Amino acid sequence: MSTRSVPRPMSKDRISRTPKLEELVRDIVSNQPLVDVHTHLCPPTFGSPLAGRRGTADPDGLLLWGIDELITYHYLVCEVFRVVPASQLPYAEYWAMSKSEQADHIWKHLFLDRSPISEACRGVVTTLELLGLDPGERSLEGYRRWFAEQSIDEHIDRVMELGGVTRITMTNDVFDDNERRRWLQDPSIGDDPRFTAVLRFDMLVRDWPSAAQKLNDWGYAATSELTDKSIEAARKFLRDWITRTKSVYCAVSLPPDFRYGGPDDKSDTAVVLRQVVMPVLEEAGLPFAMMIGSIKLLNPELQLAGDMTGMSDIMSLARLCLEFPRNRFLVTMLARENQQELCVLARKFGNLMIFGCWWWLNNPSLIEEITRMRVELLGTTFIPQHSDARVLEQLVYKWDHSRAIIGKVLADKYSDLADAGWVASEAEIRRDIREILDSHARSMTEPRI
Ligand code: RAT
Ligand code: ZN
Repeated sequence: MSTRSVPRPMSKDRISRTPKLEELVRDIVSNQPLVDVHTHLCPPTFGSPLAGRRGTADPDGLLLWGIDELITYHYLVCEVFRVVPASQLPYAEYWAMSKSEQADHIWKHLFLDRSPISEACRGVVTTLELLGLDPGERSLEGYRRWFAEQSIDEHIDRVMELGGVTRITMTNDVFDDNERRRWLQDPSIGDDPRFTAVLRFDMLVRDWPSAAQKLNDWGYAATSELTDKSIEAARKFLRDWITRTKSVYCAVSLPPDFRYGGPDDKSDTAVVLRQVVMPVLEEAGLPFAMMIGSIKLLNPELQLAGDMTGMSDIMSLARLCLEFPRNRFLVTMLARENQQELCVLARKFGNLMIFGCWWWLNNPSLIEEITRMRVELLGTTFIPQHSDARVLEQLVYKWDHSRAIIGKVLADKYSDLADAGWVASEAEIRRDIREILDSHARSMTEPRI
């Protein structure tokens, strides 16, 4: 049998590598509005340590913004201890400094005494630049004055516009006393339409006896034994808080040694997942987000900056997807080594949506590698990124940097496809990019009335 002889088009005839197609794809990616599925931001109703124009400073407030917060981001705290080790500046002395003293220290050592080439440092520079400030000033004072003049509500709008973010997903830790108190005082604090709430309850899944103690203090009859009564109390607790916060999904972060052994697993973690979390979320129709692979406080002296990454067990996640087909899982894993198997697992389970390049994966080289692999294995069916912003203005750089890489990867993929003989139209490319950047994120964070 003879094979069809189709002459390969000369490269000049191919639409594939034309700068026009690549530019079009990059441009669409840069401008696609999107929902950010995981941040640590919240509306001004949660209070803010920085007052801004017309505002009142709340030292324990949960909305972080401004130059001192940007510079003292925990990613930069560990970086500064690499150049000024604890033998020269003991941890306790650093933590005893005021926020602006800490920022001055980091600014001096990471921005002035050497160039800010790490990703977290470069992020500060991009943020200043895109906010219209001069990143070359080499002094924090001018920036401090500029931020102090902003009125927070309008500033949030501006930052969201610069990041192309239409809705911000919060992280609302029900075991954090500060946050819990604010919700109890005023349940309407979550009603800002720019934000949606997410109930976060690591302790419930990771440390049942401590969670039970807290639940008991709060009027839910739970004991350290996972009896039927305790299980019912925990279910009620979750239902009450999902309703109070109008959460759009629930979330936990889990360590690399997290294991789920299937229906016969009698560990506290397994029982809480099987008998409390899964049924309550199924009945509420909410996804369950699992962020797997962080070792908390490996170096406790560094506080929030002291966490570590480690390889996790993909089969535990596989067992959950298999056993709970009516639950939706929204998952990210921290170790680079887990990324391929996570993609392959998502091919096996339609109820598994993978998202983001989390924490130390949120670096250009790794975002590129991971995004390429995800497109190759999953087509358009994943959420490429989330910001994990802890400081409002980080939305600007995190999305700017990520969009550039996602755009580059997708430009390559549409070019390869054109090379293969399928030239996607502009409308088709727009449709796909909307799905990749926004639609999945939107369906995982549907606001609740
Ligand atoms: O990524 C981070 O900034 C971490 O500090 C954590 O917030 C992590 O994302 C988490 O949500 O536990
Ligand atoms: Zn986070």
